[in-house]
Amino acid sequence: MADREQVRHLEGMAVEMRRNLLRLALSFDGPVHLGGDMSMTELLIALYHYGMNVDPADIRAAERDRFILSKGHGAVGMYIAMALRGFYEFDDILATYGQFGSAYGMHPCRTQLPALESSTGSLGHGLPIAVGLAFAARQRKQTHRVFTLIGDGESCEGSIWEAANTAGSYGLGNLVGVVDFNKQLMTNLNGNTMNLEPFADKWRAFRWNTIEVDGHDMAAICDVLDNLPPADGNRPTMIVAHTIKGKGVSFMERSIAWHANNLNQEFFDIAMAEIDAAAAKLEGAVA
Ligand SMILES: Cc1ncc(C[n+]2csc(CCOP(=O)(O)OP(=O)(O)O)c2C)c(N)n1
Repeated sequence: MADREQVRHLEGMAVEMRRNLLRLALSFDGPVHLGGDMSMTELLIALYHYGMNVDPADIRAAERDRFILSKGHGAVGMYIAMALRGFYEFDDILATYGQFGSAYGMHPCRTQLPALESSTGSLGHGLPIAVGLAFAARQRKQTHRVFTLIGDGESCEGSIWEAANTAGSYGLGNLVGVVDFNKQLMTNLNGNTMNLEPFADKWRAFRWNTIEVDGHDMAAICDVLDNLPPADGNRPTMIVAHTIKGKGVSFMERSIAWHANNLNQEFFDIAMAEIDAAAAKLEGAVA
């Protein structure tokens, strides 16, 4: 069980992750997927710093939990969450992101970064790969879990539902999905294009143990991770995390313009001031 101090520590990590996202977006001369990075910040911090058994000092440990970022365009968010956990140096990411020859591309590459389980970026593939890894682990009688984080827009891909049915049919209790359910796609709101509702019930219909949570409530996310059913059970788990795209920066929240965008100094200063103010409020509430 995460105690108050642990939750506070994780919330502080989430603040640092948002600050680093802004720093990177300011220094990079091109668009960064800030909207979806900000919406999954608490989820990635909770997974990498609390829920998953991973060790930066032993990236191929047989018993490690596996993680695949299925919404691969959120690579920057994953790099930063992993850097805070000790996998990478944030300064390296900042200095080289998106440049020719850099290990840190707009989409994650396993050849460049062996701590990853898979390259991703073409939506709809991460969950199917995670299903394969979970199935293989079962065959080999391994006890680790396989986690994957998918996008709600990504769930428009047919391959997601083929994988959903496969995992439910084979009873892959060692598979844990998380959906960053921010209700936005790249250029529109979900409701205006593909209707995903009733979203959580769709996972239930495919025989997934489905849990809904506020994806920005660190204590609630930890509670869900604490209470995952045993990995040798017969139902995969889907955590439907209700989130806000661009969370934490008022002009980015729910704005289509900030799916991916360039951040200039003026907007950086406003955004950073908002993150700092929220952090100060958090510290005030704890003191
Ligand atoms: C197969 C495929 N089609 C299209 C794209 C382009 N694309 C990148 S992000 C995105 C929207 C994804 O929406 P969602 O999964 O909800 O991500 P989020 O809003 O959390 O960033 C699209 C269509 C892609 N990467 N892969």
